[in-house]
Amino acid sequence: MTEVFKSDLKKRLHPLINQLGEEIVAIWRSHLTLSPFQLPEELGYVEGKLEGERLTIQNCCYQSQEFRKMHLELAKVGENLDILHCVMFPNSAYPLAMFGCDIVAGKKGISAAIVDLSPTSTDKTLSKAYQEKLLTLKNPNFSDVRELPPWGDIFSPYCLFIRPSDNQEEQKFVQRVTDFLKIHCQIATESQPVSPEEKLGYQAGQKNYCQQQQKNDKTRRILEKAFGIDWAETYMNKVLFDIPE
Ligand code: BLA
Repeated sequence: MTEVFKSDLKKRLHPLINQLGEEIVAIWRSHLTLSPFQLPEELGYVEGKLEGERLTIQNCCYQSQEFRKMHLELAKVGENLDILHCVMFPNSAYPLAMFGCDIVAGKKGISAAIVDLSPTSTDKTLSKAYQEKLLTLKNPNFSDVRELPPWGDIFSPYCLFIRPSDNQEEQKFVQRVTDFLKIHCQIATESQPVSPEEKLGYQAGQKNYCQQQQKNDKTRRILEKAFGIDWAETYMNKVLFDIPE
């Protein structure tokens, strides 16, 4: 498999984060025609200090005809907190969902693993194309399903938010993520642009998704402690969840 991240960060991350990171990029490469996406200057690879601990962030970012930005980020906070963050932002001319995935691994293993295909249409539901394909997947069983925070009203009924109990559940989670991603890429390449009015609806839906995600205080706190309040604000608004147009 091609290596996504060649720096020494890779060797220091939780193996599931490396595995999923490689699988995500492999699916992007095999399903879509990628071109590079330039992140705001100085924000591609960053290091900061969190209460004396080192925070390293490494970004990998592409675009395609169907997606204005495909962002995969791997981060390490000190010795005890590893993060995978991934969002695919559709080109709002296409009737597509938002793909989002987050893994947070601490000293005691993975505490949060979340994946969703979130609707951005004005009726806030996934289209038939998504529903039909998602329904063909086997219903997964996980022993520790977590409750979503209030801002999580952006997620679909297919959202999976768990604390994996063992290796087997970790692999089941990866399987679910790659299934979602393949469905998403397939629908994207088969989809046709919508009317200008409909496009405005998808744009508003994407804006709402980003605004809600910006309310995640757990992400914000980590970034603020390492880089300061202003930098964290810029990073959340310009890199993690930038609002289109
Ligand atoms: C939770 N996100 C978290 C947590 C941390 C981060 C430390 C708490 C872990 C836990 O409750 O066990 C931190 N996540 C980060 C940081 C970055 C990151 C620093 O991505 C980036 C640099 N978050 C996303 C995306 C989704 C998401 C795309 O970035 C979903 C598609 C979800 N993260 C998400 C949710 C929680 C979380 C729902 C739980 C929040 C809560 O319980 O309040």
